[in-house]
This record gives sequence, structure tokens and C-alpha cells, in this order.
Amino acid sequence: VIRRSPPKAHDVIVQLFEWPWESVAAECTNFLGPFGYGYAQVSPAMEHITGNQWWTDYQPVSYILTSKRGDRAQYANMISTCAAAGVGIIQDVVMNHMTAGSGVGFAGSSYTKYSYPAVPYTSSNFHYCAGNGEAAGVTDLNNVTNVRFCELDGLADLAQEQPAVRDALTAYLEDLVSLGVSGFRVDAAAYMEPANLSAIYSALSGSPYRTQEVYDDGASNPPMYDTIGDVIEFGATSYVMQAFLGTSGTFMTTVSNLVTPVPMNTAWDLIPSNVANFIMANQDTERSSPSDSLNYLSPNNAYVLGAIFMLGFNYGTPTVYSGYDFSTYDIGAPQDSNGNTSPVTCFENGWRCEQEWIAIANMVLYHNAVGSAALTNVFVGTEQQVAFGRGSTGFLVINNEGSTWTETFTTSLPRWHLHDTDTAPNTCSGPSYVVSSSGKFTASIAAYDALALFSGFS
Ligand code: LAG
Ligand code: CA
Repeated sequence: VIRRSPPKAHDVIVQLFEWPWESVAAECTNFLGPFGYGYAQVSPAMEHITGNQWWTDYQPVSYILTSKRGDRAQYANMISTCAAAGVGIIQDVVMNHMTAGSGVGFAGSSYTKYSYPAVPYTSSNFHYCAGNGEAAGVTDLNNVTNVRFCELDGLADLAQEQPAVRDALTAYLEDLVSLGVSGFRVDAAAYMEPANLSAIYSALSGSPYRTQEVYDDGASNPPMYDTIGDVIEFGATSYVMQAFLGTSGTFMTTVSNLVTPVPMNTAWDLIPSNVANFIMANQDTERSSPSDSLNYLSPNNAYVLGAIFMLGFNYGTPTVYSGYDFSTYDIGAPQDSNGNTSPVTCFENGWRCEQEWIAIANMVLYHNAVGSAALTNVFVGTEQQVAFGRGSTGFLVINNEGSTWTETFTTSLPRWHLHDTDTAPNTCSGPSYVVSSSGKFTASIAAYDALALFSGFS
């Protein structure tokens, strides 16, 4: 039995990229729980190579739970603190590979490429895809054997078909399960065989949730993985970027497909909603050049509008991305002289804390309130304006146009007098709107802004 997306009432994930454990714990208590976030997805917890780049996290040295973000005790405390706030932890796990070089890991374990005594792995536990005992890099995304048996970025490629390797990986994940994690984000899943991943998942207690990183292009692709867990649907990420940047006129050739309304997976040729993890951005897509997603530098409020769309729409399990400002690709989060990530203070030292932005946080409440209700009353203004309801609970207007949109909208909402929500859940202080007994209301939505009316927070 695969545990699919968490119960719809609180299924929103926030990826707290690079956040240390004590800061995650505090955020669960102070913000994520009260605003209805269901899960915090956190950066890798196992011992990794040293260095101040963020991507040291993706080079495991052992499965000892000591990383830049904290030690085992801090990790366990984070899980229980978040659980008490109603927030589960989704742990990013790296099972495809180990390191590209040699040295001493963050927890003090010595290693050389292909030898990791602290696990232990030896040279016989890796793939050497060039033959004659020689390794080679992944070079051909259209060749499934090349993708899965060669080295991604020069990283020693684990042989998951070996029982000893599967056992070590299972023990790594089961340890996290025993500490109480709710699920996993499976890094580089496309570079591993689904049958081997399935064997590992099946050996875990309690069938934890998993969302797998699999790109849309190439021979190792989402439909090969969506029967063994959820899949991150980068196609949706890309469409949202194109829509809100208004590139190639795609806003209406994507979003206006809703008018029918056609389910998004059909209109956009994506995997089915019930197995999709809809991310608006992650650490890779926001850094790629050209960008593979919206990011904090996107013009015209596009990042916020993209998040609003994702949370207001009815496709997949949404992940809000929370990162930090970066001036170079490599630069890691602020850290102390020992390499430990410094505690997060939102909106300082470059921490962006998108999950706390009022528009995004209130849309999490909206998402939870409308649940799985179907789209209703889809209405299109210009090529850059769309409005749609979700049953009789919510109605969302998005104006991605450079001028005000004034319109009388028809909804399925009951007669209401609603106030804009402000800085905390359940507060009403902004402009107010009256929905008539025939479900109509009139509003003016500023340029690059949105309006969501809803009731029934939970
Ligand atoms: C993933 N997708 O399949 C992650 O989402 C992605 O962030 C990971 O790469 C990748 N798997 C491997 O886990 C990240 C960085 C890379 C980094 C790599 C290993 O995006 O930039 O590579 O982690 O740390 C870095 C250097 C490379 C170098 C490599 C080996 O950027 O130039 O070849 O390390 O030294
Ligand atoms: Ca592999």
C-alpha cells in the first residue's frame, strides 16, 4: 500500500532549504502549524562532505545524522516539536551516490571515492559503467542504462541491485522512520532503478510518503516511477514559470485550458494529480540559467502569483519553496566558523521565508479550506487574467496584467460579506467585498495582484 499525499485537509509542503534543525522546530511551532502547513521538507540529514557550498549536502559520507544543520539529538527534537505543532517532516534522502572525491566528512568519518568505512561501502558496491572496472559519467539522458549505471556529476554511483547496498540504504531510511519522519524526498530518483527503489520502500515500516525527483525529459521518466510513490512534476513548474512570465504567450495557452475545464494533467500532458508533487521551484530550478522556474528575482510579483496559482488550483500536492538570496550558484546559507549553519531569522541575512509572506500563507489556508472541490466559474479576462472558484468555499482572481482589473465575477459562493485577511489567520482588516445572493461580487484587482475569497479555515 502506498501512502499517497497526506489527507487533503493539510497537505501543503514547505521546503525549508538549508534550514538548521532548531530553526525548523521553532518555525513549526511559531508559524507552520498555525498557518496550516502540513509538512516541512528539510535538506539532507546524513553526514556529508565539508565545505561552504550548499551542495555539500548532496555528497554523503555516511548515514550518521550529523550535518551542517545539527546533530541527531537536535534532529529528533525537531521531529517531535513539529509533530506537536501538527507538522510532519519530509526528509530529503540521497541514495543514488556518495562523493566525487576523498577527505573527512562533517561528522569526522574518513573516506575516499568508492570507500566509505563508516557505512561501510567498499569499491565493490559501486557501478563502473565504462566496463573493465572503469567508471564514466552520465552522458545520454535518452539511454536508460547510461542514466542509471553511470556517474551523475562524477559522484560514486551506488549499486542498488546489490542486497548489501539496498540493506544499507534501507537501514538509513528506517532510522529516520524510527525517529518519526513522515516521508522522503528521493533525490536523483531517475538515476536509480524503480524496482530497487520499490524494494527499499517496501522494507520500511509504515509505508512512509515519498516524492521522487524525476525529470520529464529522457528515458528515465515520471510514468516509470508514479506507481511506487509520488513524482515531482517539473512540467507543472515549467508551465507556471512560462505562464506568469508571459513568455511565448503561454499564459492563456496553458491557464485558459482551464476554461473547459480540462484537468491540468490532460491539458498540460502531466502525470495524474493524485501522484503529482507540484513544486513551484527548488534549489536547482531557481539557480539554473536560464531559470527552470520562477525565483525570487522574477519580475512583476510573478513568484507570489505563481505560488498563489499553485495553492489555489487543484493539481497535485503543492510544495512552497523557501530559500535564501544567492549571489553565486555555489554559495551556501550563512554559517559559523565550524561550518554549522547559523540559526534562521526570517527576512535577515538573506533568508527569504516565502512561507511567511502574507499572500502565500493565506493561500495555504485557502488551499486547506477548499479541499478537493472541483474548479467552478472559470472566467478569463485578457490573456493575463483568470479567475476560478473551488466549489462553494473559495474564489480566486489572478491579474497578471500591468493594469487594474475591475470586474463583476460570478461565483458559487453563498451570500457573504468578506474582509481581506491581514497579518494573522482569522483577522479581517483590509478592504471588504459583498457577495450577492446570486453569487456575484465586484472587485478591482491591482496590476500583478490577486484576490482570494474563502471561508472555513481548518
Ligand atoms: C539532484 N538531482 O538529481 C539534486 O536535486 C541536485 O541538487 C544534486 O546536485 C544532484 N541530484 C546530486 O545529488 C547538487 C548540485 C551540484 C553538485 C552536486 C554534488 O546541483 O552542483 O555538484 O549536488 O554535490 C557539485 C559541483 C559539480 C561537481 C560535483 C562533484 O557543482 O561541478 O562535479 O559537485 O564534485
Ligand atoms: Ca545510479
